[in-house]
Amino acid sequence: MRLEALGASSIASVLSAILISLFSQLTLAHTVIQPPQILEGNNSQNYLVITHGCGEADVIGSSIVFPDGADSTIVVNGNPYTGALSDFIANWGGILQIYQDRSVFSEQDVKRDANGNVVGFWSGGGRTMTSHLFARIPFVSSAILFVPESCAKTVRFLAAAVEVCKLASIDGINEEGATSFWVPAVGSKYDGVPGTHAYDFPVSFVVNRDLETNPLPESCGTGQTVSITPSAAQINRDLPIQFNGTQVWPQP
Ligand SMILES: [Cu+2]
Repeated sequence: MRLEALGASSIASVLSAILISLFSQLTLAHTVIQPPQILEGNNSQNYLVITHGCGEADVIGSSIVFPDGADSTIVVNGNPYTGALSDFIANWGGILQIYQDRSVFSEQDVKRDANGNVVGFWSGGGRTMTSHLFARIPFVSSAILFVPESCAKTVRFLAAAVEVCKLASIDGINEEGATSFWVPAVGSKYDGVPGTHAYDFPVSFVVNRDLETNPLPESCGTGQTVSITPSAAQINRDLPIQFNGTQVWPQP
């Protein structure tokens, strides 16, 4: 585009594009899911993006747990909600699958809930991820559907993730260079330490309602933002890494 062709509005849009790209660089300072937001009703190709090691220590494995919706905490527009996730999302469960990809780690597998649905996955072993580089682990989410009668406009799944840099036992997981946690601090064994890097900073996976195909009921006003956080019991159960039936992290 020739410079003289740039009107004031295109300059503004170029500037905002630069700001948005700067912002997304900054958000990559922590482990994230890319893209961070997906649209209802669409299959989505995603990555878990690891953006650093544990301090200077290289990453030897990674584990992530999404809220299963069974005993998860639900917050609607900032207020506790005692009903079920199925009041908002019609088909949570069986949505996620990891792609086998040994370019970062040599072993991978899924974590399942009591119904056999994938609620997370881990990768580890083989070569390490160098602490000053990025790595990405591909996964797919199939179409997520909002309950048409609900007022939910945005649903934020707050996942618990960890980068493992040392095969510590539970007593050593918070030692320098052992792990980086991206976990909601809900009182699990994997809360991490208050005040340390990314404490209570879960990995968010946001699903937006398709307002064209599934408009909000008129009574909803501007709609609701719903946050789903895994329970401490689920994180305790699902965040550890089991390899061939044996727990390898934390070391038993
Ligand atoms: Cu960070």
